[in-house]
Amino acid sequence: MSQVHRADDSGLKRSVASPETSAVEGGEYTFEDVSVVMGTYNEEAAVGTVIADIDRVTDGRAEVVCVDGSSDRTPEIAREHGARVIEQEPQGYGVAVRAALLAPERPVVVTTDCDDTYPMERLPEFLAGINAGYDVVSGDRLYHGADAMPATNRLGNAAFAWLASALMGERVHDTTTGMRAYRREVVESIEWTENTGLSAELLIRSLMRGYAVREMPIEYRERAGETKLDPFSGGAAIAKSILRAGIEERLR
Ligand SMILES: Nc1nc2c(ncn2[C@@H]2O[C@H](COP(=O)(O)OP(=O)(O)OP(=O)(O)O)[C@@H](O)[C@H]2O)c(=O)[nH]1
Ligand SMILES: [Mg+2]
Repeated sequence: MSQVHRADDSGLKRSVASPETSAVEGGEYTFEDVSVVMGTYNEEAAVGTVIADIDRVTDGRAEVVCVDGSSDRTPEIAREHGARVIEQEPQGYGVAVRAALLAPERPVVVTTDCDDTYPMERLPEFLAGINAGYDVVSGDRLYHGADAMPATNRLGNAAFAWLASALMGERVHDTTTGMRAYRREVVESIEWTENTGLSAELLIRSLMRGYAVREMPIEYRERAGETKLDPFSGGAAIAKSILRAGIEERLR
């Protein structure tokens, strides 16, 4: 059976049950085992800050991978900050993030957006969740209210979480978050089909295949630079992805 646990700020306290697999064989993962990956598309206003934050928090030990489709200085800045940059024609969020998820060889993969919205200072807690035996640790932006999020997005994200929960029979709170940690085996064992809706698909298919998922409340900051998502066409695409992934997983 799949399980979703939602932690409060004190980390792992509010879990309702432990995952079936606990602890990591051969000891705990450290940041040497972690790749932080992202799609980057004209993010020169944020990319330096995001990578510097990751380096500071992980003591330079996490690998950073950017799948980049930019026409600005984003890839140069990323390389100057020590990231591995994979060039890709811009084809949408999910195409970039899928390539980014599958690029690393390290056993723990963390996704983020390259727009300075997500709290890199919480990386140690995401890693602790994986070390506690969770397969997926998912940042829940709505728990603290996500005041920095435009109101339409906030409403849309609450509706997506409701729709996904109804389809799965499990309450989830933020299906479209960009910040998650995965055991690499999870992302490699499932075939991903969605583009704008990839984030929701990643949560839904993992959960419905019985992987242990924890939602971790996170702060969410205002974006640096321009959004790459049209809220209306993007929202419709995400709703379709939720329906498709939820129904396909039910019928599996
Ligand atoms: N390589 C690549 N990256 C992309 C593409 N589309 C989006 N991204 C990146 O994916 C991440 C998510 O895009 P955002 O524009 O932040 O989308 P969002 O988080 O839904 O929207 P905001 O709330 O405005 O941040 C960002 O780091 C983008 O640069 C693309 O076509 N190619
Ligand atoms: Mg974003």
